[in-house]
Amino acid sequence: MKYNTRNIGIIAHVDAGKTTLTERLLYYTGMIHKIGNVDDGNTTMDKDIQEKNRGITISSAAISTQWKKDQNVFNINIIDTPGHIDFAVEVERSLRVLDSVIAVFCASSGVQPQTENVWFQAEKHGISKICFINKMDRIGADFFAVLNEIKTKLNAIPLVLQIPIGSEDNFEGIIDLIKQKALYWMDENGETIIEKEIPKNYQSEANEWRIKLMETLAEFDETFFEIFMDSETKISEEMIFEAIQRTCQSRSLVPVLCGSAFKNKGVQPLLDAIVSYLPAPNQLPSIKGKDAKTEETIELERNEEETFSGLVFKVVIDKHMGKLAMLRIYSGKINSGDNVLNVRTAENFRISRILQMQSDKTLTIEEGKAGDIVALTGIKDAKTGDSLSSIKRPVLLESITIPAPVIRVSIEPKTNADEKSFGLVLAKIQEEDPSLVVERDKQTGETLLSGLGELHLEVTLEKIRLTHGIEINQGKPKVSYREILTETRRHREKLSKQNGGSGQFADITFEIGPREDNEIGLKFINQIKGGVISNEFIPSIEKGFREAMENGTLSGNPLESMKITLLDGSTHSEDSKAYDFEMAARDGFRAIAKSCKPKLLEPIMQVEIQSIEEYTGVVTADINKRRGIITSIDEKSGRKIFAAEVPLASTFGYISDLRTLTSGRASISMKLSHYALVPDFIANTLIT
Ligand SMILES: Nc1nc2c(ncn2[C@@H]2O[C@H](COP(=O)(O)OP(=O)(O)OP(=O)(O)O)[C@@H](O)[C@H]2O)c(=O)[nH]1
Ligand SMILES: [Mg+2]
Repeated sequence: MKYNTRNIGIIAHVDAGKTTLTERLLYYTGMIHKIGNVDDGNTTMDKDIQEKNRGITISSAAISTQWKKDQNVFNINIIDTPGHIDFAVEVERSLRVLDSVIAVFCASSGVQPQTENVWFQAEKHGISKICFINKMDRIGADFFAVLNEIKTKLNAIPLVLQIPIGSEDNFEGIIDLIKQKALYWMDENGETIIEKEIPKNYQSEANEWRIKLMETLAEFDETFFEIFMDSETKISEEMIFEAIQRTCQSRSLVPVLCGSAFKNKGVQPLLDAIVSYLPAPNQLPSIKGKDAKTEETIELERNEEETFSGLVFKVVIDKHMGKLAMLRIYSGKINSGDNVLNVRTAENFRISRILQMQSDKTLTIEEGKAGDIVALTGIKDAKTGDSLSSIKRPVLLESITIPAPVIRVSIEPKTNADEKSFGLVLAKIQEEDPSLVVERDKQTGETLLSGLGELHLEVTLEKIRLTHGIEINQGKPKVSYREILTETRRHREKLSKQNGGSGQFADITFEIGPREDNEIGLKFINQIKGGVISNEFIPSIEKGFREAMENGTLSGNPLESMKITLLDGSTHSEDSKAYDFEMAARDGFRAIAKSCKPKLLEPIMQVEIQSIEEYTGVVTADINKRRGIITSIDEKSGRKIFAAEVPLASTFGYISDLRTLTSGRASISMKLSHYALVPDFIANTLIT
């Protein structure tokens, strides 16, 4: 069996050098022929105009390339992810379909907050990692300090495979502790590796680290322990490789390498490490899914003979090719022209083309097989997180968790002429980015756009302007309130009009107040006796109340719930019509609801903050300041996890405030929990 594919992601904090490193990986593997730089805006990965202008990665694509080691050719699919938390969905969906990651560290900044976040995200997905300590040429670069932080902040056990020769301006090369050689890159593009003996002044340090490497492997790998303890056996490079592979794949150890992507040093050994230590898809445990009909758990082998299953992790709308569904194939194989099933929609469709993404071009391929990452055309309704499978055996794979939006603004096109295309553009944008939510405000009719942060919304609106030529006006972030009645009253509403011909007549007596069962919506009880109101009018009365509660008497916001008991009334044999009773209900509501002591309700968000011990005081004080209530404080992998309920109104700007308060050492996620009473002192300022 061949193990020749690697699906890897590049993850880290903003600016650690992920895109710079990816560019080098593509260059040395021969996929591109000129090295681009982020600062010159000419990298292969950051090719979107906003990525170039802002110097950051916004969206991630999978690029396929090849690397040869010891006569074996490996296919490597690489996803360069964004470091900014606002684009967290890109990281999440990439990690969902990848088998391993390279965590990039800036040698002078160390383990930065978003690196902690994405590291633990990768842990959650159970994928193997390699650390690359980048920017060894930068002022303040300190390989050993970063190593220490990997232990303390990430709770990982680093397996040091290389140590640097010099640092900052004097960063010359690296010492390979396995080969016991010094490696240098002298030419501008770093293409030729010059192998030399370890310099004299580094010999004792190199020895020390080599012993540490052996001891760590022996401690964590039983097979290696036996070899290590047996004085008869000479330890070969092969034995070391295999032990590293086992410990890396079991995730007990994390191999650590170093270099400078920008200065083109240390990248080829990283490529060797990727193919030597990280798992191939067919080395991983079998895939677990669910039978779409019976809900039974299904296990699929990760080979081509197995029934086909795959997960759409991204949808891209290409100017020329239309909709592309990026697919990770887990089992079986597909050919262009095959009919497959979208398990969510239960619809079959024909794959028109299978593509492999190669830097700035795409390559049409005939088949895609287990372990591959490909793009498909011809899939109309595919969404991020959809499972595709063979028609005969529908298999539902675990979907992709989309982080909930946290910020919301009203938007409208600046000119009326753009009204029509506006809706279509929003639909397209949402298809590509499922962390955006577009809704219509029922009361105001405004279009509301929600996303993961201010930068996320800014980039989205800029994209609408740049790609679709629509200028947008945006409002301030806002909250939707609701109302509730707190006391019960009795009321009689009589409608009696005589205007020439036939008149209008309706007479109802009812009780109105809060529901006792805490349910949402209208509870309508009909206690009419003796047919004083004909049965045919009852639904109209109920309808009248239901409509009336859409506009509360306190603030115009809808009522969350209400109970009506219809007690008595009368009918006029000629004048009464269904509509008259509907109107009487509406008028009656408006007349009496004000006396039922209505109160305002506000959305409460369930908030989870991950941070470190040091910031416990700061984080809890801040939650209190926001009228929040802490529901629990837990500890996981050395990080504090605060669960709290915080009113939506005081969550605006939360992410950036929290970043400032904790020097970026916290991550936050939130979702709508329930509606609760707004305290009087605040309600008074909201109701004018
Ligand atoms: N000195 C030095 N600078 C580097 C190195 N690698 C990257 N840089 C610089 O660091 C900056 C950020 O690099 P990127 O590659 O865009 O970082 P990134 O991790 O992709 O950033 P995001 O996509 O925004 O998360 C750029 O100015 C790079 O030129 C390095 O090895 N040494
Ligand atoms: Mg980048």
